[in-house]
Amino acid sequence: MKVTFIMPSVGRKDNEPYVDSWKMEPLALATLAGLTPPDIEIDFLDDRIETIDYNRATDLVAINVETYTAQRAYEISKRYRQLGKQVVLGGFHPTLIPNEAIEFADAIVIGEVENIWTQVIEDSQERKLKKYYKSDVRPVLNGVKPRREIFKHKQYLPISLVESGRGCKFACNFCSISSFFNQSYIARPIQEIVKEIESLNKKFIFLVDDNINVDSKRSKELFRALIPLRISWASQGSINIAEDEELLCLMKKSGCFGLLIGFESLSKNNLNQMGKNWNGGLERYMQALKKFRDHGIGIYATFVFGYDYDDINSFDTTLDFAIKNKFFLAAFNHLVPFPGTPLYNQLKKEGRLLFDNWWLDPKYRFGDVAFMPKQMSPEELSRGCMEARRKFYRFSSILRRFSDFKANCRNPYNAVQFLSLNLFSQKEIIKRQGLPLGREAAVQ
Ligand code: B12
Ligand code: SF4
Repeated sequence: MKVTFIMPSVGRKDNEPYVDSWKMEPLALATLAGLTPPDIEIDFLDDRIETIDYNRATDLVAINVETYTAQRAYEISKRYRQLGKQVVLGGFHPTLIPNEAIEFADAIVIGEVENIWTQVIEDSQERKLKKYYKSDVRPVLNGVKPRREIFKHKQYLPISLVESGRGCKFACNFCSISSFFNQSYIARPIQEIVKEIESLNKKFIFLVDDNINVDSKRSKELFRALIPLRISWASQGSINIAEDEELLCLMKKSGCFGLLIGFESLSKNNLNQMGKNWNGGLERYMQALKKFRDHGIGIYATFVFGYDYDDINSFDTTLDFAIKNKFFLAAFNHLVPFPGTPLYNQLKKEGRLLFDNWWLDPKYRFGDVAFMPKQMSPEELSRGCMEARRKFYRFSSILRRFSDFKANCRNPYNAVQFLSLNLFSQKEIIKRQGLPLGREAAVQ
């Protein structure tokens, strides 16, 4: 038997290859490959970097589906099913909206796959796939071994993705993570993570955890264990990390060069509305930023616009804050109602969704706003975010943020890292904007 794993693209513009943007190794599919019994042949196709050859022999096609890639995933699934191949879909989107996803596949896996993948394979071998597979309990993450050899001969960004834990205990109302994992968290044994990183022989590691500090006792143990590896790592976390001096010291010692933190908004009313009042607001941000800077950790700050207390002035105020505080990187995103989140249900109830299901709508483009904001038009919201990105990544801002001798420009190595990532991000700004979702590749 042969299983083909597929990473779909978001979509593409007519007669153009897929945008050359943020192509990282898809860890979920390497993880799935690692769970596949060794006597099963495996194949892997990345729709973002190669043409899918539907004639290549296969028995089961397993596709990773996120909301932005759903349309493309469904198209790929349709082609394979027309050829009589069995298709199973899994990942965030099918989990959050299973009744839609099953319309486009033979089977879907709801939630994490570790406890059920061998069952899916066995049922597929007998051509007796059930429609839905769901484990009643969260898996124990011992013995997880992603098979990264599937990435061979494909060109990805030079950073390796490693998972240390999954989930987050918070409940921000826009966040798919919180809906997917139901505010729970599981982690891998630390020695297994260390072994995996050693085996990679790579300098740059992205720990893909949704929140690297859910359990600070464990995080400290992990960071202690990472120190001898002498790697450079980045991850995602919440602002409360800054209040634990020991944690900050260990992060730095273990090679943390950057942390993505969701500041989201400067407005306390907005933070309340999104269920993130624990973030605190401006005063706490300033205290935390001083701590991060003192420990030489660069901050990738993310902001979201479009909650009810935002108006067209919110962009400049936030941009000003981001530049003054010399963030290493920053994202200025408009609010996206992902299906299956409390935000989506609320906007639907209030009659504020502009599409029934924007992710499948032929008129929807990447960067479009899919709901009606309270104090501006959808176009003003989309434009405001784009302008903020442009201003944050223009040369005068890059230079101003570069002059942070405690974090961004602490040593020549950091300085090069800062400049290259900022110049890279400057180019990235418009790449995916306006991209139609889905569509068969016309040109590669
Ligand atoms: C790393 C990462 C990225 C990387 C790229 C990853 C890549 N390979 O290209 C970067 C930074 C570039 C990125 C970009 C974006 N990302 Co991202 N990303 C992640 C992150 C943090 C980790 C992914 C990962 O490797 N996880 C580890 C693996 C092992 O776990 P997993 O994916 O959950 O898979 C498990 C199950 O879902 C299941 N499973 C997964 N796939 C399949 C397939 C089959 C067939 C089966 C049976 C099971 C199965 O099995 C796995 C093991 O149990 C996730 C959050 C998360 N926790 O996953 C967000 C996440 C996937 N990203 C998200 C988003 C929104 C984006 C962006 C749109 C952000 C933006 N505004 O630009 C972009 C564009 C994405 C795109 N497809 O082009 C959302 C998706 C939400 C949704 N409803 O779809 C997530 C969930 C983050 C969030 N906070 O909500 N991302
Ligand atoms: S803290 Fe981050 S990962 Fe956790 S629920 Fe909020 S947005 Fe999602």
